[in-house]
Amino acid sequence: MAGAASVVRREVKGSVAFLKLDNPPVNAMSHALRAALKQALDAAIADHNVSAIVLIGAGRTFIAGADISEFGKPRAEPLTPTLIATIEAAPKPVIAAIAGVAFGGGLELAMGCHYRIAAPDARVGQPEVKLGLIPGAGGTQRLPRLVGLAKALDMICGGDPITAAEARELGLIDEIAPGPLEDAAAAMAERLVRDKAPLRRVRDLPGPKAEAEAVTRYRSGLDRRRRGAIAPLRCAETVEASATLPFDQGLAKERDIFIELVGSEQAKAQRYFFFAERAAAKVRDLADDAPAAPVARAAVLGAGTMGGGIAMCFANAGIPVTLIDTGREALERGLATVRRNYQSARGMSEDEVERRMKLIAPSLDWGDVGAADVVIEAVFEDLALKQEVFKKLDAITKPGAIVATNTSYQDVDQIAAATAHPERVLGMHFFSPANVMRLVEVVRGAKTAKPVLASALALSRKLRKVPVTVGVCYGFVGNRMLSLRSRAVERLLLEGALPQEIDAALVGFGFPMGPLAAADLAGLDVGFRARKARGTVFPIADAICEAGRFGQKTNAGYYHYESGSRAPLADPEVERIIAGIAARMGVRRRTIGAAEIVERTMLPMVNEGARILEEKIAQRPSDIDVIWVYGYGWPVYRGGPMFYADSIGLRDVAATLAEQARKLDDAALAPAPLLARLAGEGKGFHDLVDG
Ligand code: 3H9
Repeated sequence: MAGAASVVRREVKGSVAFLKLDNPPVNAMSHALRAALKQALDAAIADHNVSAIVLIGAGRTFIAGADISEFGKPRAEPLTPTLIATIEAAPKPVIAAIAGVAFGGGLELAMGCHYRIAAPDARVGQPEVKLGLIPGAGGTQRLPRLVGLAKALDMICGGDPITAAEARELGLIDEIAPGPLEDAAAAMAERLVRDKAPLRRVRDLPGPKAEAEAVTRYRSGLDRRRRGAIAPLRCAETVEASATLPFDQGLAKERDIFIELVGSEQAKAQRYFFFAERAAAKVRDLADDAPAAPVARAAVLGAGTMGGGIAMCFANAGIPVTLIDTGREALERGLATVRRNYQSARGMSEDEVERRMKLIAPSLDWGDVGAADVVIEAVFEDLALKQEVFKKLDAITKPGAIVATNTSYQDVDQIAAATAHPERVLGMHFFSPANVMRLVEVVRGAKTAKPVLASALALSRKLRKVPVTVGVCYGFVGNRMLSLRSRAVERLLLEGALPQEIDAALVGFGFPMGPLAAADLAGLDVGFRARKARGTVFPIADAICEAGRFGQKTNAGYYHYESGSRAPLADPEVERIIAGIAARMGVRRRTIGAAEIVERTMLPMVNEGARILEEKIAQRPSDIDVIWVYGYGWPVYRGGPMFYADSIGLRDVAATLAEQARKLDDAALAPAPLLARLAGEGKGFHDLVDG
């Protein structure tokens, strides 16, 4: 742990004191940093030889915000608002010189300074909402005074950063450094002193205009997007107060809400998730800095929905990619879909569409994989076909190229076994739509070489994805758990729940879409075929398909669709089909409430998660949670299925599962040994040792 003396270094140039913040890796504002900064500020303010003060990061960044690991622990002075009060009361200019990021409390500190200068590639933002919080050091009151109410709502409720150029345009940054940041900040400080420039305090600026109409519009959009998350609403409320309350009252309101939210279950879940996401990047037997092979060119086999989406990921990252299909028509159709997707992307210029399309080279010639450093196979889901493809690839890929399959279910080891170089093979399971969804399950085969795994992880990150390493089993982690949910849904339909009731219960839980509306959107025929191939019977799902209802593409599935519309409408015909099957099977239908629907769909997934951990298919419970949040829309404010189970308490989870197993006469629902053991010991999944 760095001592107070070293986390803030003072360097004097002429009469300007540079206070260099040095708390690697990201200058989080830990207590040690705050204490050292307070001391250094007091000393520089009192020093008559110092005419101006510059706050600057010693490393690549300014300040990434409060130290997230300190939330939930007792808060000790000096707190960030105290630092800001010290700066605002200073009789000499204090300047924030921003390189890297000024996020959260970092931007709030910068807004507490009299002036702000930034490096051209700096980014600033208030991401607190992503941690289930509102800004807690004046951000909700200062930002709207600088950028206006509408933009402040956008930045604070959305949490996404903006570039230095945009911040300059908005008046949030006063200057962009034309050369090295430190020199530019020194020049700015000297100029301010020479010109006896006023000490600008953002708190003294007038409040923003109320903009009632924009606020109403923003609020209604927010209600659609937030899916039960509390923080965005509280952010909006507090930012709006900046237009109606005097500064200090606005600040007091912010403080109260911040303190309330820090202790909330949602914020706890989101903090957990912040670290879960970063832990997922680490593979136990792989060094963090394991060398990764560079990828200068890629190839994707199969120009269907997945193949096209994956090719877009490469083009988006600036990596040239060859999109190969054996059929001319399929290739043209695939390319046309990619173009349409780009054209409908918000804010993408025609030039940019062309630039990205140029990075995707269509080809009918398999031989073109020879130039690629990575090949991703996205052909039809059939083991024999995939084995044949990989055998062929063996002879024509570059030596050392990574050969990945995008299979959702097939055995990666069996695919690898068809090649002479199984060490080069792994799974890279993208989620649909591949150009949008952040998750990639990186499936490590029994023979996958470590450098190949390291390269696939690095590549996924380059594609701006969140890779999670998993082992080989049917459906890997995500789809294997999903199949339990599908079974539960089928059973609930049979017992009396209607599609719209099941969907409403899970949307109420926080999913963006219910499972049945989602199934209709994806198409029901693929699952139907897969069940037939495996000899699995789902009486209701099968009957729906047998009635020619394959989802949106046939305007009928679990719902009915008006031609040209995607809005699911409850369909009495579906109810009739279900009731007929229930009667034939002798099941008396009953009303099933939302709470039971949630319990019956979620807990079997948790149970499967426990089996996945026992089998070491996932490295840690939090990896499973990352997969569900990024791949399946699990609400981040509920942490993920394993965190959710811990928050209920595993004793209760085990008891409920045992009860479900008994009532439904289904031994598969009985608590998995790991879950039963942890429950018996009064522990949670979070107690499993990571390492
Ligand atoms: C806040 O400020 C509230 C205020 O309003 C209230 C004031 C009173 N704390 O992401 P990376 C760690 S709320 C603690 O892999 P990158 C991270 O865990 C805060 N630790 O690197 C990782 O550790 P490890 C608002 C933090 O280059 C390491 O640093 N701020 C924090 O891809 C590297 O991180 C935010 O929400 C932190 N604040 O991205 C910003 N930040 O190596 C959150 C990072 O052991 N942070 N760590 O796994 C970020 O957005 C990114 O980390 C950043 C760097 C862009 C900074």
